[in-house]
Amino acid sequence: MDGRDWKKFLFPYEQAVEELKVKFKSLRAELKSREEYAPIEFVTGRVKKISSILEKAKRLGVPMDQLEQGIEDIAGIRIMCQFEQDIHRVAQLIRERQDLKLVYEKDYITYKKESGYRSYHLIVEYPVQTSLGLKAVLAEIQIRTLAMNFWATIEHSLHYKYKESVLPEDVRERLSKAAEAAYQLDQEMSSIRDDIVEAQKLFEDQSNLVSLV
Ligand code: 0O2
Repeated sequence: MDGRDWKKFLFPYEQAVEELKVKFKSLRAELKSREEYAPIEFVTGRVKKISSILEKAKRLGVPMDQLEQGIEDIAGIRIMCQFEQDIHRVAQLIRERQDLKLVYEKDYITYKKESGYRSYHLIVEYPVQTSLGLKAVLAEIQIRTLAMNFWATIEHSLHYKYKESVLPEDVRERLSKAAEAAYQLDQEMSSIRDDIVEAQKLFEDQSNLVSLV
């Protein structure tokens, strides 16, 4: 594929990412105004880099004419939550949506990856309206806590830093310890979640009262 072909190929994915970001940000705002507490902290999205698509296709043995079905995370949405309980609520809200179709789920929270990575992934089919008609593209929605995201962001950047060479053993060990610490932090925060949510609601109410005065 040359540059123009890639542009055409990636266009529906770019549109899917933009639309899904708007939809989940709006879901956050709606839940916040309806319930005063939003299970979504923030939302990001990206279209996978061409080099990363090619590398993954090679690793998984996906032929170039089957990238659409073979690489499921070309369009990627990331939803960050404060607490682990929120992840399950958000996943359920996604399952119930009418504007996308759930394909399957990967629970890297119950079954963390060997690296220490924890996150909940939903692979969905999302229809985008193009000038040629409706086109369904696959997208990966990753739902994680802030602690899981912190760990994954650092670990991901270290992989980029070391590129092809393997991570040194001591770095790997420290990352594994950090993953355990992030897990403990999530457990601790979950156990005091109800107290925190109550405090946040009170704070919101007081701020609203102050802005009315
Ligand atoms: P980007 O944005 O393209 O650089 P794999 O076969 O290892 O790629 P798997 O198990 O099939 O992954 O996972 P999946 O559901 O396809 O998700 C791949 C994405 O999940 C990765 O995208 C990361 O965002 C995230 N992820 C999966 N495993 C790890 C991990 O061990 N550490 C970190 N930091 N992130 C992980 P890319 O390709 O890295 O992202």
